[in-house]
Amino acid sequence: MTISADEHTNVIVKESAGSLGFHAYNYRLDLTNAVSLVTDKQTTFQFGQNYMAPVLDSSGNPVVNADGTISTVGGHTLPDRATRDVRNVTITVSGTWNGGRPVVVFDDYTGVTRPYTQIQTWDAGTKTLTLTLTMNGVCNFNVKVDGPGATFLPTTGWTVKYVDSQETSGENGAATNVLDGDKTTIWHTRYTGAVPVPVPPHEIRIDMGSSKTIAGFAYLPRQDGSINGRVGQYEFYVSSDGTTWGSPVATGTFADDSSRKTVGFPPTATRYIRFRALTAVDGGPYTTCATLSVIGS
Ligand SMILES: [Ca+2]
Repeated sequence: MTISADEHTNVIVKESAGSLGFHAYNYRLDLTNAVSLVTDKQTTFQFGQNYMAPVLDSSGNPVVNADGTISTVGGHTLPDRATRDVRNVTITVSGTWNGGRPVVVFDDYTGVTRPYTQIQTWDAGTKTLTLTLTMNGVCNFNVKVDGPGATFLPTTGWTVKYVDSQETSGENGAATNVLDGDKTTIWHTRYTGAVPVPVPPHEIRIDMGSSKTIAGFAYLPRQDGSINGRVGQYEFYVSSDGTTWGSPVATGTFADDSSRKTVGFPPTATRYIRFRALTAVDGGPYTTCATLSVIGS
């Protein structure tokens, strides 16, 4: 991890299992009071949250006192607004989360629009996430990285809402096999009794029963040694009503092997998911899947 910033910007980092918590603020301060409190990560972080955070109005902007100063939640007085200005901070984090890009969650002041802009770029080759903030104030966020492993949501009660093709005669290739938690049972698109055999794209849509916040998914190819139907190019969509899907939240091409493929994306609340296989790695007409899992946030 590297952090670079304009002057008068402070970034406090709290390291936890599976995530890095950042508290960034860019007021010009006399830090006399702060130094003695910088004793450990926990204290530092709490100091930042509870003492240095400005009192905010309903729009998420600092409340400016009549004399131009700003009061913090912890009772400190920040210099007048003339000494505040927009600052930039750039943070790069190397690593992955659930095998994909780290997930950034801005978790402070729920429901409040923060006075910043942010740009995220991900270099899959070097596994480096670069986060650039332009801010005038305070923001808290967490970066999920190198966690203990994906947390897959239980599939109890989930149903297949739609599948374009499934084999139920030549073998048990029912689409529901992706939800049964059994890696030996697979969804296999139809190959008997259909001329011509249906070709990609193939897709499956799943109703999770209720809205959940999800941050990725995992595709487990069939584990029986065959590569028939192993997915190459894919798209993944979410929807709150199962009808309107919009643009995919994730697209890409899976490596041509039988390992579980995990894909992360920014946390999204959704009830329905849609996995679309655009190609098979062997160029064939089938799609197969042993399990399709959803990563919780
Ligand atoms: Ca299965």
